[in-house]
This record gives sequence, C-alpha cells and structure tokens, in this order.
Amino acid sequence: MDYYQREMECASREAMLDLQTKRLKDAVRGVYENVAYYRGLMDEKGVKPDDIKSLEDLPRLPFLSKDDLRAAYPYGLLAVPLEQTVRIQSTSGTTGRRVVAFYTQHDIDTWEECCARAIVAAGGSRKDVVHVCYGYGLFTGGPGLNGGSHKVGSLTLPMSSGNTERQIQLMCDLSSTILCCTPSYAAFLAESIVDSGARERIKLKAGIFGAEFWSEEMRRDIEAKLGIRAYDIYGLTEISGPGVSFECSEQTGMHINEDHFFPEIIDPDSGEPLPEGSKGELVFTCLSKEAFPLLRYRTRDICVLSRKQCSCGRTLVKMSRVMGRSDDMLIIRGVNVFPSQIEAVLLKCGYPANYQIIVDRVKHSDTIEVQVEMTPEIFSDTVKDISRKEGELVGALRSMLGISPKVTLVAPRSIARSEGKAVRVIDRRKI
Ligand code: DLL
Repeated sequence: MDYYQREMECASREAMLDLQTKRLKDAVRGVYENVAYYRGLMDEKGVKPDDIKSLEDLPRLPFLSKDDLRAAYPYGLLAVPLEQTVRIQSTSGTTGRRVVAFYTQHDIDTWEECCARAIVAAGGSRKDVVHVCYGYGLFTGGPGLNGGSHKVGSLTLPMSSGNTERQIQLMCDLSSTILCCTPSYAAFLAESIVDSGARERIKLKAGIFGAEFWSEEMRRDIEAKLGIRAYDIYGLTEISGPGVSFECSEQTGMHINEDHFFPEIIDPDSGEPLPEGSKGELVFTCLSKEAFPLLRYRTRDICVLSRKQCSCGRTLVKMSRVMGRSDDMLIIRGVNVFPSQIEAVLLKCGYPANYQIIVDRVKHSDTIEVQVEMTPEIFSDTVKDISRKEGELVGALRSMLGISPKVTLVAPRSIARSEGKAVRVIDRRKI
C-alpha cells in the first residue's frame, strides 16, 4: 500500500489530536492578531485566543460563511501582507463580488501535497501519465491536480477542458493512465471513447473525479465503460481547492486531510455541533493556512463523518459522498449557480420575478433552462421580437453566471403559483 505522506495519513489518533490542537491554537491567535474582520467577529462573541485551549473549545468561535467572504472582498480576510501571497483562485460562476482565495507559496505546496495524496491513493506514482481535464485558470480543479501530479513526479498533461477529440487522441498517443475531470465529463468522454472505437487503445487505469455530485451508479457506469477504478475527490476554493478529501482503494467515502482541515458536522438550522455519525452540514477550520485561514467555515455541503477503521490503513476521518446542500446552490457543468443571481438579472432586465429554473442531465451533461413569464406588453410582441428578447436575456445571464442557459419566455401567469414557497428550481437530474 502506498501513501504520499504516510506519517500524516496513518497517524495515531493521539498524535493527530496533539497536532490539531497545537495548530488550532496558533491559527486562532494568528487570525485574531492579523485580521481585523476576525478580531471584530471574535470580540462580538466575547472570545479571545486564550479561550481556545483544545478542539472542544472550537464551538466558541464564530462561524464564517460565503456572506462574510463577500463582505470582506477582496482583501478583508487576508492574514499576511500582500507581498507574501503568490496566487489567487476563485469560485466559478459568480461575477461582481466573487469569492477569491489567496495563497502563499507554502499554502500552494500544502494544497498540492493534498492532491498528491489523492493521486497516490488512486494508485498513482512516478510511472503514471496524469491527464488533467479539469478547467485551468481561476477554477481550482486544473491547477490543484496539476500541482499534485508534479509533486508525485508523474508525467502531467495539462489538457484543461473541452475538445473531446483532442483529449482522446492525446490519451491514446501518450498512454494516459490517470484521468482527472468532473464525473459528468468522464461519463461523456467514456461514451465518446466507446463510440469512436478507441476503447482498445486507451491505457487508463484510474480516474479522480469531483467538483460536483455523482452517484454510485454513475461510478459503476464509468468504471465499466473505461475499464478503470473511479475515485471521488472533494474540495472547495475557500478552503484550498480539490484535495480537501479524497477516496482510497476502499471507495467508501473520502479521507479528509484533517492535519490541515479540521471538520465538524453541525445542524444547518441551529448551528449546533452534532454527534459523530450524524448527517449534517460540514464545517471546516483551516489549521495550517497562512494567507487565507478560514475558521469554522460553513460549506453548506451535507454529509456524514465516520472514524471506522479503513482497509487502506489511513486513519484520516472519512466523509461520505456529498448528499446535498443546505442552501440552494446548483452546480451546473461544474459552475456554481445561485437562483438568486438569475432572479437579479431578470429583475434588472425588467421582467417580473415569475420564473422557473429547469435543470436536467442529457447525455451526461447538465442543461439549464430558465422559463420566464412575459409581461402582457412583451406577450403582444411578434415572434421575432420575443426571440430577440430571449437572446438578450441569455447574454445577460451568461455574463452573470459564466454559462449560457436556454431562456424561454412563456405566457403571462403560465408558471404554476405555489401556495407556500415558490418552486423556483426543478432539478430532474437523476444522480
Ligand atoms: O469544485 C474544487 C474541486 C475541483 C473539487 C476539482 C474536486 C475536484 P468550487 O468551485 O469552489 O471548488 O466548488 C465547491 O463543489 O462546496 C461542493 O458543493 C461541490 N463539490 C466539490 N467536490 C465535490 C464532490 C471545487 N466530490 C463545491 N462531490 C463544494 C460533490 C462536490 N460535490
């Protein structure tokens, strides 16, 4: 069995607790001294760094959420002088006050090491050819797995996303062995590989797929089509990117790199910590980050933690697959989309807020359609005028979301009114 950092991945419970406690105390002191925004939140709650003596004291600290990140945008949560930072990454899909995360060189190294752990857990070594078709740029998928692959010493193909024909050609020519991309792109690639007759020429043995929800059925389907083992990988930009947790050979959940990211599960409504084994919202405290050390950050992802012994030998706590979200964020082809952003665009463009968002998955690719009720004035327009207006809305939504939804203008009062909360989103994806 191979590990990238055995000492951490297989540490005894006592050693891990000692390390986490020490790192937590340093992290709390660090943010209190260096980040005015944090000092304000902690003072408001009446908690000082000296009050945090062990991991049990963690619930005394305030939570942070995406709203705090937006309020403190862009530099308000930076914990080191700007000249010590070397990179920013950002979440997909939001414009205006987007979420930006900062990294020092040390932060980048740690992040890449976490991705290297994931690659080694998927059977990767120096002998492998790692084919990375997550997007590169502000999105963390490409840079994270790329850096992890370098750390392992594998030959790295920085393919980025798109151009499926070229992906398959290089995969065959260069004998790629490990594929890194979103599970929906993996499923699409698998189909394209089978259809193009290239199945016999590919040498893939494993895939590292994440950034969006996927199911056990989808895993089995991709594994069968490509003849590989498919591993889940989880992460979020705010905490570093992919590699916050990763799956091992057991394929029963993802080991959290808890020497760097301490997890809690809370009740999403009350914010109260829940006992081990409960299903709830995942909250992370960064234990070793320099530039952007978020403490008690609410991910909004719902899952369960387990400390059951794992056959791979790793002692790192495991999280289940992400089972849902405690907010209404949608992930469409890897891009994070909030219905509230769509509503804001509609209102700005002069439409009433009577709309419905229909999400589906066709041939393994997400589709999104926004149905918008016309005002009586628009309704009386010609078909040509209506399709021009639909085109304008597509453009406005594209520049807000970063993806192009289909827009359909529908007759006034044709979207069913609900007695309670409006049903804004119909998600037909069976995943
Ligand atoms: O999606 C980072 C990433 C890149 C993870 C590549 C794995 C692979 P964000 O764009 O900030 O970062 O989106 C983070 O995506 O809060 C989850 O809701 C969702 N997510 C990430 N990984 C998984 C997964 C990247 N394996 C948000 N399963 C998170 C389900 C996932 N959802």
